[in-house]
Amino acid sequence: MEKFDHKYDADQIQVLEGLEAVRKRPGMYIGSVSVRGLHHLVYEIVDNAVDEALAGYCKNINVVIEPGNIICVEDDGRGIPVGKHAKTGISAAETVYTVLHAGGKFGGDSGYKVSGGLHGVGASVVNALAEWTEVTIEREGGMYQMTFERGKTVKPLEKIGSSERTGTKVRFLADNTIFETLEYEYDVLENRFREMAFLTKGLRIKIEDKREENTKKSEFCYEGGLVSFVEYLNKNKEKIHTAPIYIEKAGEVAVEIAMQYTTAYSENIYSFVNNINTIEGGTHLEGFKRALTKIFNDYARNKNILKEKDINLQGEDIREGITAVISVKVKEPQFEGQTKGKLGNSEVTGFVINAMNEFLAPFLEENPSIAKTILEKCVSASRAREAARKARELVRKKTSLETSTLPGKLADCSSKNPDECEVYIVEGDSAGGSAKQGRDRKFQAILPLWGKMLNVEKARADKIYGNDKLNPVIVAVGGGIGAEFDVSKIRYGKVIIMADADVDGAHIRTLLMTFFFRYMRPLVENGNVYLAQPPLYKLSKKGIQDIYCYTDDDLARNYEELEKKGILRDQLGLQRYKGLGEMNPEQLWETTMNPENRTLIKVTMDDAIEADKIITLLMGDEVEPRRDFIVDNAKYVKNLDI
Ligand code: 2B7
Repeated sequence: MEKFDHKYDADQIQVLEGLEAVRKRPGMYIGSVSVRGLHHLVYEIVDNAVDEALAGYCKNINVVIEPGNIICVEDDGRGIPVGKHAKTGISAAETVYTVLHAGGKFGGDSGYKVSGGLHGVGASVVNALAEWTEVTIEREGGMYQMTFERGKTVKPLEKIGSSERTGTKVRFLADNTIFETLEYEYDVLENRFREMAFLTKGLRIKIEDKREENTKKSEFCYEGGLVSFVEYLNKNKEKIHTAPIYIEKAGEVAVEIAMQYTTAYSENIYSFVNNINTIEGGTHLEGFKRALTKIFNDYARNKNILKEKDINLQGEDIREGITAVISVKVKEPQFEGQTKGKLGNSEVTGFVINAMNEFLAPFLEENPSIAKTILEKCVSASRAREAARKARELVRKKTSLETSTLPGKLADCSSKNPDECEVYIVEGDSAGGSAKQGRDRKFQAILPLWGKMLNVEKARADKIYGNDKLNPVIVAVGGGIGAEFDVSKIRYGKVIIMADADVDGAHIRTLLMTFFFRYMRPLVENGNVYLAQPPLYKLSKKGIQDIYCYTDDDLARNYEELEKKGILRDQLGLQRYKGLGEMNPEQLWETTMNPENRTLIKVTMDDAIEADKIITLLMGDEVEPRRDFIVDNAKYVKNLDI
């Protein structure tokens, strides 16, 4: 064991072993060592500052990405206590940064210990995974500082000056021997802090990126909290009532809900537990849905909107077009599910139902015209669902009559093992032809699409089942559709959209991704959807192998490299590919389909809020914001490839 300049006892040895464990198995504490895990470090630190805000002592949090990917977080809370900690014999502040799971013991009694990103492990984990950490505390008239390297104390807490103010400042550099990359993504952090500001009414969070000369910065502070959140989510949607409905009830479980209906056909509900996004929902979401269904049905019966002979409206009818955010604060949350993103505490359901009964039921009584507008939409959703059911049955009957249930245009692969199979959805017959000839028929299937594709964002479900453009996709993928979609039944592990690298290609890509996002979401969440990346250019010269370039940067880089080898620009032939159709089958295989050479972009759903925003913008009714957005082209392409 290494020597330290201050003595350590049995407790200290435990401490070191604790942080060593974090360095040995970082994934267990922060999920992964990818760029995602890297961002978790920042969330862990910021979460502690947010806790201080929730306790009522901190109003401002500033985050700076400094040159060299150093993160600096500062708050104006009380400052971490500096006194000696009875059990460890070192300062409380040092204990927080060196003892695994030290959280909670110092937090005063703010009620809820809410911090902890997804994993709730706190500052010591960040410290263990940082090349160095520097913590500065202002408190009780003094300024204190301590520093660490890879979790080990370099300088224990010491007073370095005096100060009038109070607060905590943490700077750290993530350890490049642990993380795959140290490059923070400004947009990712920005989105997370915006979300945190929405969830904590009145808290001001600033973020600044000082890595490049042109610094970027944003500032978030919402006096409206969740109401502002819903207004933000609905910014580009057509609302059917002006103000979001707000529900709040404090107690053993604190419940906060904001909701507003739009003319959209999809439902858009986000749920949070202790400021953590529960992407798989759970008992709080269950309570919300149950109460919503019951309250609207009771109201409709009571007001004779539903007649005696009518059957009840179903939950999904009542949720059509809704945008809602549900945020609960729970003392001891139990997370379950595949990604630990589902709340398990059964008692929470009842608390949410009570809050809804107490606030939503009287709201409808007091606002009959809003209630009526919403219910009219629910009733027509219910009719459309019935029509969709009939359409779906028709599709089922039709497909079961045909002996081969697969679409005629599909050139299927010979393997039946989904894990190795992939289907290319290809725009246009000519590209489809090349793909069919160029593919490896053992594991690659080709489904050509042609003609105008339906925009699912502007159509109700009944128009989608049985649509002649989408139906082949549904049948080929094989997992069903909508609520019945079953990702375990899919016929291909990779569903690859292959379209031209131009505006029309981007359009068809977006239409298909929208369809997958709205009607086969688990396929996207599970990471089965990909975009093929055909080359934009070919460089050729007698005597050297053709070089394919996939981006403009790629082209510039290749020119440079060839120049170093003495081959000049004007000695090279440059072909610009306008479409997939210009490539012969061998070229298409070599550049875009051969797993050895190709680049596939995985469509992921890191940020459902961002994805919904983009889809609404690109596919929805409001023309103005869409135009602005498309003008902002760079961002558009980047985000589509999230
Ligand atoms: C459980 C640990 C993590 N802590 C306190 C008090 C204030 C406080 C903190 C913090 C991150 C970057 C700038 C409580 C809580 C430790 O105990 S952590 N502020 N800010 C922070 O980490 N910001 C505290 C009771 C009385 N006085 C201070």
